[in-house]
Amino acid sequence: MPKLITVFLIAILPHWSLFGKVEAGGETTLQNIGSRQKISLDGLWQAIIDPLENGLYNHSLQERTNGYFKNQKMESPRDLIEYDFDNSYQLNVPGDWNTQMEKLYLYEGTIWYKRSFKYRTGDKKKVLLYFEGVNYRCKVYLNGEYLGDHVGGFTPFQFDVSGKLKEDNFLILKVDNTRRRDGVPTVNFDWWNYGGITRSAWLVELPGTYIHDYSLRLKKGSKNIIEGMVALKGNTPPGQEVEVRIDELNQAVSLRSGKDGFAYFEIAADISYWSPGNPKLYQVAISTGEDSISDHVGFKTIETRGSQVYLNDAPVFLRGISIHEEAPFGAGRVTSKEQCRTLLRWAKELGCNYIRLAHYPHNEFMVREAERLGLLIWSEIPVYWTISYENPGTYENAESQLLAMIHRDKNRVGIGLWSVANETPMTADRLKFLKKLIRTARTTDDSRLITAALNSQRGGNGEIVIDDPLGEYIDVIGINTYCGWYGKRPAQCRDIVWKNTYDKPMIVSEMGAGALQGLHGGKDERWTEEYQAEVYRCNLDMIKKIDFLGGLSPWILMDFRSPRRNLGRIQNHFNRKGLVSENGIKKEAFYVLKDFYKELEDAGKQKKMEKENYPKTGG
Ligand code: GCB
Repeated sequence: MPKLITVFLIAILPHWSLFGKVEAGGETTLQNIGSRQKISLDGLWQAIIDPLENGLYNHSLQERTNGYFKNQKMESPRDLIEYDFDNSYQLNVPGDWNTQMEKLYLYEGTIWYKRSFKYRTGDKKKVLLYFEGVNYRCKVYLNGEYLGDHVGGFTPFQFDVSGKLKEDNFLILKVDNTRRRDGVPTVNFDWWNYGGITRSAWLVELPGTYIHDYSLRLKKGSKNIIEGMVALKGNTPPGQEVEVRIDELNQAVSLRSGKDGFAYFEIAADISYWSPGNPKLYQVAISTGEDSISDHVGFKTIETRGSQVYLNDAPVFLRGISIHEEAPFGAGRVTSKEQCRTLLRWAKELGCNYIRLAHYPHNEFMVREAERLGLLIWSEIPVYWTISYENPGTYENAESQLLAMIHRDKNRVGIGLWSVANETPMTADRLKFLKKLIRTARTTDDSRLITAALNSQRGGNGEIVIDDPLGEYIDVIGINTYCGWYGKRPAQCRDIVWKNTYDKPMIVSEMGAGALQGLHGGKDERWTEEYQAEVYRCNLDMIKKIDFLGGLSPWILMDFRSPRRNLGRIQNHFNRKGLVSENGIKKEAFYVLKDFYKELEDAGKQKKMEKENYPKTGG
């Protein structure tokens, strides 16, 4: 029988403002969509390609009151209705449109999606329409009524449709993936701008009072106290009973929510910490009145001391790889669990204990599966290259993507690092922008390390000095370096000496070279597997000597599409820096990195056996 501790905590503990912050930033989405009672809206949707946005604007560019969202039909041969969803194209959801129809391969613009569905209005008081991700901007209409819009291609959003559903419904989305100068990302980025309802869509059914959000984590500074929060929404009169159980720890707490719907708790328990070597997750059950939810949650600490990363108080070296959310076998955006598993299996096969999920928040399953497999995660938002740092609207957009990412994944123990930016220019506007973003990330979640991938290292004569002023504000300095590819010959990389003006760990967040799988030749011939392998060997020799190195995540696990990559016989719109081709075939460099990681792991085990506190391996 679990030990039943009854705690009634209504007063707001000071540190809990950290958890309230996301809430204060605006309406947050429902926590843990996977464990809810829901109806899938996946499958075939009708689609109208509308490059001139004729469905929204008339010839004078005024917004129509009877746009495509009304789903009108010709009722008599005299009617003039110049669209018809039911005689249009069909697209799969989840899915990008680019890989579903040849004519949409390079399309950037608006597509209208329509899906009809029946709904049995039962006893559920609350119904939410939940989208896991739509790229990039969309307007949502239910039965001809505008529900709202959303900007940002990689984070979830929802609408309350309680009382709005009928027996026969039609749902229409105007999805627009036009790249914009002030967007996040901006017009220029090195991946495919896959448009569409790229992740699953759901109708979530909830009781009148429901568990909207919760969080559990190790209390700061403590090794055995779990601190937690449960947020109820809906009718929620104060004083609702909430129970939180972790049976495996023999713990259960019974709480009452406060006026604001929040209940807080602390549990002291003998915890087995999550780590790559022990990816321990506990089943947690939360219930209140008619609602209940379960999750698998783990506990860890991560921090830096000088130039060393510590996981659960032990030094750890991060053996990683960068990953785009792109499906193996050239299938476009990831749409299935199996595709995520394939990517993660390759990372495990490489010997990784860490992955960098680039350059935007990946789907929730990817994160959950990675932590289940014992991969520590770097998760980031698409603040990439030259976004409009001077523009307040761009900042708001970036901040809301950051908050949505942290909100969705705050209970994912596998997340070790939040990254706020990738390869950003050293300007005053950018520094101001990123300082503010970093502050927001920290005050929202102080249990992870904050990082950014920089490329602004300068130096000559074989010496590179890390002196980007941003280094002062982040915990871990990510460095993208392409010695032997964008600069220097591979052999020249070996002798480069790195210096750090900050007493902080550096992670080589990117390094690599392009190779067409199956193309062989000399190690000085670009695009051959031999050249790529040589770049890896030389760079690994270089980074081995960096005593402030905390880990690496070379670029990249698998070849991925990018319209910047126009070299016909080699690239065909693929960035070829993958260690695995888009068809799942490993290149020579895969084995070079795998051997290196094996050596590191063995050295770590050896040191452990010798009971030495060897600072650079582990996990
Ligand atoms: C980078 C970027 C990454 C690119 C890569 C490349 O530094 O961060 O998004 O794909 O270089 O291949 O050039």
